[in-house]
Amino acid sequence: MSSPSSKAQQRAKFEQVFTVIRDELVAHHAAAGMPKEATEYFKQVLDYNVPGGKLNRGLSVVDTVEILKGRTLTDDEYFKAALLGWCVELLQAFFLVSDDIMDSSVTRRGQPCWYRKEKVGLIAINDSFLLEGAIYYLLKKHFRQEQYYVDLLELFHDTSYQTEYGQLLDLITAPEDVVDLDKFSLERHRLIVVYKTAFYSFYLPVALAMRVCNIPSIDGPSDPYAFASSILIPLGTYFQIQDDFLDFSAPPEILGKIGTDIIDNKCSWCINVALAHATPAQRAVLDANYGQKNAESEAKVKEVYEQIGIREKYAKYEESAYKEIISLIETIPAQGSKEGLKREVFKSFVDKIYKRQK
Ligand code: GPP
Ligand code: MG
Ligand code: MG
Ligand code: MG
Repeated sequence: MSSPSSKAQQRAKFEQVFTVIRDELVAHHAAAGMPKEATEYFKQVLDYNVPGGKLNRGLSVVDTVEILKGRTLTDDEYFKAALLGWCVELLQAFFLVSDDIMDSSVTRRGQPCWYRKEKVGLIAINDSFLLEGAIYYLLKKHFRQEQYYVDLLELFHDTSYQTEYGQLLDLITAPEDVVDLDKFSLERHRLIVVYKTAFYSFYLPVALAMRVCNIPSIDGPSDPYAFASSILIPLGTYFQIQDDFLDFSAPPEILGKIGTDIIDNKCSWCINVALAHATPAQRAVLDANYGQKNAESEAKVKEVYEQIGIREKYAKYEESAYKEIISLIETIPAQGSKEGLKREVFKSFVDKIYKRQK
């Protein structure tokens, strides 16, 4: 495993590539004859929304390419892998800018959500489209000549569409006006999180790296992409359950965002676990207070969560999810590979998120 300082160096190297592609995007905008005022606004959209996160998704593209090639990358290979990593971060920025509007969120990455900035407001909807459009400009500019170009396009299109299916389900399971906790279930929750998070956050970075390394898909049971997905989708599910638990439990100054799931009536892991263990009296408190737009109701729901021992239940869940994922990874021979994939591809991803606090 890399030491903390080499991790910081890897991050710094990856961040330098952002400056290059940000400047390319801004230059292209200006060259289209856009006035200075618009170009400066676009630059702000990029600087405010793309680079400030944990960068797990983006860095995973680079890490996976390095692991699959089994050697240090040339400068050109590094740049290409990092560029694809930043395309995943652009996709993430597109989703987060719009998700924060849909979830009426207040802060993100320790700063006000973009749509809450003065002079932005609902222009943020178009800004989110710009962030998405930037991906396809960059892919065309840097990968048009590669035989795997169409595979990259397909991966971005397919995983975006899947994420939008998930967001639809997330939103209609959490109507603003009608709170009906009977609509929730762990099965519904699983479907939401697989679609809204796991495909784009976990499968996409690894599958992009596999395409860059020219790993072909195969019809039938030994398809490497299906095999990667069989580990990455459970991993993504675990990640979103962490997100749900942290929404309730993490201090906003550490998490970088203020949790909104209770007030937003979300079908979160926490409420599903609470529903499964609540006494009739606790259930009545949940029915009366979940999804209500005030802090007192939110506090009452949190009290029930504490009463049912949600922290311990989460710790137990985390251990069992971790073990399950490790056992899936260990179906790959220790020194060898399965469907062309090595343990380290998945292990490096698990290490990034196990017991995360933010
Ligand atoms: C995470 O949900 C899922 C997304 C950010 C995908 C959004 C998809 C769109 C098509 C817009 P979340 O609301 O729990 O995330 P967070 O807690 O970070 O707000
Ligand atoms: Mg959301
Ligand atoms: Mg949200
Ligand atoms: Mg969340």
